[in-house]
Amino acid sequence: MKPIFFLILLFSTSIYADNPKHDKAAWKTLSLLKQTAKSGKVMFGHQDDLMYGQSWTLSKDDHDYKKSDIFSICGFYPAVLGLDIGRIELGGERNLDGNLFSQIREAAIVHYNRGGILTFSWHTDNPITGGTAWDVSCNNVVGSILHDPVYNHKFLGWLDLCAEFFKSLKSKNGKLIPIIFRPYHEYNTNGFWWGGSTCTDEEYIELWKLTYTYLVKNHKLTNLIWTYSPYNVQDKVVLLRRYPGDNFVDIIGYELYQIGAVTMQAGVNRFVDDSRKGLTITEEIAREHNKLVAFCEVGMPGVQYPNWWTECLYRSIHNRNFAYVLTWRNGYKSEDYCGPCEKSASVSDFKEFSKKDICVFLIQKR
Ligand code: BMA
Repeated sequence: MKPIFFLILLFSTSIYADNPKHDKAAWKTLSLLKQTAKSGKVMFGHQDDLMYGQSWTLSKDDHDYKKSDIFSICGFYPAVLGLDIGRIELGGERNLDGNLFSQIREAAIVHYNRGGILTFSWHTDNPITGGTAWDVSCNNVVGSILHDPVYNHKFLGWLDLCAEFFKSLKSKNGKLIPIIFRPYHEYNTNGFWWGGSTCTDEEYIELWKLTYTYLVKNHKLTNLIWTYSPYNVQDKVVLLRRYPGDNFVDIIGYELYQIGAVTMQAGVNRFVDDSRKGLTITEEIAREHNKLVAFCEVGMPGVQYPNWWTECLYRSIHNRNFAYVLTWRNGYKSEDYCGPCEKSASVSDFKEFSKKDICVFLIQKR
C-alpha cells in the first residue's frame, strides 16, 4: 500500500473513532447534506409523500410506494422523505395521522433504497395527561419525566419503543439506515408539552440530553442525525436559549408557515421577509457552531396563492447555504395540505419551481 493511501485510511478511521455517535452511513448522509449546502442547492422534501396525497391513500395491501403527489406533478420523487412516529410510544399499529407503522417502515426503506434521505419527527403524546403532543394543560411534564421515578420509567419505556422502530429500519446490507431525527421541535411556541409555557429552558435541555444519551449510548443508534428546530426564530438569543450543546446537535433547523395574514399580499411579503431574516440568523449561528442548516417545516396550508412556489418559497431559499427544505404533508382536508396536488391552484407554478437550478429531487438509481 502506498503511504499516502495508508495515511488517508488512518485519518478516516480516526475520524470514525473520534465520532462514535455517527456510523459510516450517517457520516455519508451528513457529507451529502454538507455538499448540497455548500453548493447553494437545496434538496426538496415532503412530509408523508409516499403515504397519501390529497386525493389518495395507501391501502393495507399497497407495498410498492410508487404513488406521490410530487412525482405525479413533476416526474421526480422528493429527495427527502419526512415521516412521523407519533404514537409509536403507545405500541399501537398506526401513527397519529393514521399511517400504519408497518407501511411507514416499508416506505422509509424503499425511499432509502431509491437513494433518498429520511427525516423523522416525533409528535409524542403527553406522558402525564395521556393527551396529545399539543396538550399543554399540565405545566410540569418535562419536570416529571426528569425527576419523578414513575414518569421517568414510563418515558424511558417510550424511548425503548422509539428505538425499536428505528432499529427495524435496515438497508439491503443489514446496516441501520441514517435518519435525520427532529424531536421536540418548535420549543419557542406554546404549542407542545415541551414548549415555552410548560417547561423551563434547563428542563428542555435535560430532556434533550436524556433522549440523546438513551438512544445513542444505551441503544447504540449511531444512525441518528440530531436536529434542533425552533419556529420562525428572528433572534440569536431565542435560537440558542435551549441549545443542548454542540455534542448533541448536528443540524439547526428553521420552520415557518404562511398563515394568519390579513391580505394575501401581506402574507407573501411577511413570509419572505421573516424567512430570509430567520434563515440568515440560523446560518450564522450554524457557521459559528460548525453545524448544518435545514428548513425543516414549511408551507401555506391550502396553498391558495397560485404562485406560492416561485414567488414565496423560491425567494426565501435561493442564494443560501442550507441542506434541504421540507414541505409539510398533503392531508385530506383542504386546509391541511401544504404541497402541490392535482386540484390545487399552484400546480403549474410548482412545475416551474421544480425546474429551478437550485432544486434537488431524487434521481433514482437504476
Ligand atoms: C401538524 C398537523 C397535524 C398532524 C401533525 C403531525 O402540523 O398537520 O394535523 O397530525 O402535524 O403530522
